[in-house]
Amino acid sequence: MKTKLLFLFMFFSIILSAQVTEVCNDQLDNDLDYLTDCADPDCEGGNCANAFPCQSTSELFQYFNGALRLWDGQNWNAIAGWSNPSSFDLNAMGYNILDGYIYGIERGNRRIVQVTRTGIQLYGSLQIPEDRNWHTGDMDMNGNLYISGTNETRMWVVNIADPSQIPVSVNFTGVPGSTLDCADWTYLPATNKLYGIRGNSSILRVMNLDGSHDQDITLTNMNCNNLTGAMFADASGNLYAFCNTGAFYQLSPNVDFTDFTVTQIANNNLNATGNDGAGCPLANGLSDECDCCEEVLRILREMQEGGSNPTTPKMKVLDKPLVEEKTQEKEKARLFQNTPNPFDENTTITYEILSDKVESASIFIFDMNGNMKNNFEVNPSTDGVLEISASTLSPGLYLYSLVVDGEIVDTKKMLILSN
Ligand SMILES: [Ca+2]
Ligand SMILES: [Ca+2]
Ligand SMILES: [Ca+2]
Repeated sequence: MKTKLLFLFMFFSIILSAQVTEVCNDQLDNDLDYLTDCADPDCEGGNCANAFPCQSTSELFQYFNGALRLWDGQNWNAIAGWSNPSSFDLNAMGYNILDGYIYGIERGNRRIVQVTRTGIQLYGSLQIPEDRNWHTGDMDMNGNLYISGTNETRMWVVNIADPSQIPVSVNFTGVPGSTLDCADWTYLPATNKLYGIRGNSSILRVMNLDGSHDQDITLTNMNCNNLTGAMFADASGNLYAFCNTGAFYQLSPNVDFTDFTVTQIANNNLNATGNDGAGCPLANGLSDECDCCEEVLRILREMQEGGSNPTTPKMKVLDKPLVEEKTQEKEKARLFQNTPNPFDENTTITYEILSDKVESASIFIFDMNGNMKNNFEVNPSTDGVLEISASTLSPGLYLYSLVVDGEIVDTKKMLILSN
């Protein structure tokens, strides 16, 4: 009876969640995935032909020598480009997850511009009394554009929903006598902080949104001998940086974001006279595919083999390798993407048990270093939902795996946002 009731609950909750769709033009995030209106690729009922919906893989919008280009985040090929007939000197730009457009400020004056698929247009006027040499900017998840310029000790916060408001001026605190001096900001959802590379390319400056200094991180293997003018981030916590001389880098974080490993991805040897970047900060990392689970697979394999770590649970030892090509045998269980994702309060992980011969089932939660953070035994004879509270884990990216009778059924990623 209990099983039946649970099943009925599951049935209704799946039906209910299937009914929630994103409405494109109501300024609400109807399906609670943090992407609002035209930023949400699933939205229905509005005209988003001019917008840039947040893709499941990362994309870089780069303003470069007077034109806008779009790079795909898989092969780093230029996949689209827009000329700039109105000759806006766009800079300090960021992607807005509240509407799917890019916003920036003209270098050297106070014009706020909006970038759409058909071009760049005037959006508003920055309500401050003087022109400044803007070249550093990105947007957070609440529609705020953070901008600063050359030799500044403060930045300004523009609420893009109402550009007629006077921007909040934020003083840079924490490093006496130092200027902000980064060529672009990048907002990272996993930490709720801004990141920028300082002129000499070896220092990654980390800023809190209130202007206070968080930390400076020394980067190794970053050989940009010019400014790093274009940056953006993805939901997995990776930063991407385009040097003004054309070298392109990925900066991958360690588990607590205190260090980043630099990898050069490409070099097109193009010299930029104006270079700024933007991208959807929730791209990547949220897809069904899990491409970063090697460490977790290793830990699970160790657990399967009995493991030397006394805290690892005992698992059934199989006489076949854990990691293998998917076979044609019948699926035993299925794991779904948690919703909402990312989250800052609670999230729900849904799973289905498809075989009546399953003896044990667990959901494991790992950090990105493969440390097991939680282990939930679940009922092996019924479908179910597991609710996770963000308060039980630190903000950041995690992996969760469904293990049935000692076999990993699937592993997915979830992101806990910092409040
Ligand atoms: Ca909506
Ligand atoms: Ca949405
Ligand atoms: Ca930017």
